[in-house]
Amino acid sequence: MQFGRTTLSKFVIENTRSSHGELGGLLIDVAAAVKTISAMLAKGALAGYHGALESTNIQGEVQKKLDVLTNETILHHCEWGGQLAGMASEEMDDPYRIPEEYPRGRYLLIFDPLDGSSNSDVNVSVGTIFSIFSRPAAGDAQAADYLRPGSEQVAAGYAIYGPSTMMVLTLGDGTHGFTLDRENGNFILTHGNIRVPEDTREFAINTSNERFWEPPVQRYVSECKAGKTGIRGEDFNTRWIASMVAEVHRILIRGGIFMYPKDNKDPSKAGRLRLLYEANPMAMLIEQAGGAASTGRQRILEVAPDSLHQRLPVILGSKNEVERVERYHHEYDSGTDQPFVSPLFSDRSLFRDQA
Ligand code: AFP
Repeated sequence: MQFGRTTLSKFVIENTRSSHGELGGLLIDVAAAVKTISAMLAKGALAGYHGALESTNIQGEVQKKLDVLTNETILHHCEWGGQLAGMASEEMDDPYRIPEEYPRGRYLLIFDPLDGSSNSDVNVSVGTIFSIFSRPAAGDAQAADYLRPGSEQVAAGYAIYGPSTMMVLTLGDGTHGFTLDRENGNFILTHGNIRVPEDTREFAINTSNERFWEPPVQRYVSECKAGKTGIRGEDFNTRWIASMVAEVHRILIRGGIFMYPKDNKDPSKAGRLRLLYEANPMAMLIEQAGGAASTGRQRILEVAPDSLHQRLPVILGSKNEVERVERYHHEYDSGTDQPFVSPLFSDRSLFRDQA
């Protein structure tokens, strides 16, 4: 092992002294869970973990074996340490109460144990996303303790299980990447203080939903597709991996914009992605790296949650592109966007009918 390299443990201990070791201990337990999940995924079909269960989660999504296994892995690695007042997860309808035999702490761990799990059977990168809040005192968390704006997170991060396993973490002072050295089981600091390029020519969106998007998103994507022949004057590239962790990781490393906007395919849903364990942690990581994260109409970290599994539109990445999409939403809402239709000039307007 090369001496002098910073391990994740050393990094979190040095940067969480004010928490008297509690936050550091929790993050080290999360990293231990990540290593277990990484080993589980690396076995692929050999381990018999692939495939779906009969059960569905609160989202109404069929649970895959790995959704449940990874959820249980995180619960069992983190419940005993005495740092937690409770946990919540995409895979659990309600918050998880720390078992009676373990001490309670001040922190809340909210996570998506296996983001992109629909990709796990086809060997595409997937990830674990986590968000950490603190409470004024130790003890069992109440439901309202989880419903806080993302600006109050004390830490956030993800693991990406790709050709290499990495953890990317922020404690509120920059975004930092660690690569798992499988020879000794240490996460090594390899990407200190990541910065997202403010400009990009690469956008990520599931274009099969185009007809369901709001006009400002249709306008933005149409201009990207027009490339040199349109007002942007440059060609764009597109990517869609269907694993948010992989998209965000690419954007942190080389820039880009990721969009999962509101669409009217299912008007009852405000978007596909969830606020507490997908959007909030990713927004903190991106902002700490100099990027932007918005619903199109509001900074994600300022959204006041009203439910544990709340969904919202997500537009994040290179600052100048996110700001352009926000501007298009504002112009649409205020009726000043042209040539795209805005509410004041829609086909259904009084003026058109009389033409
Ligand atoms: P799964 O975890 O169910 O695979 O969903 C992944 C995800 O929440 C996010 O990681 C992707 O960006 C997005 O959904 C992909 O959604 P589409 O399947 O609609 O493209």
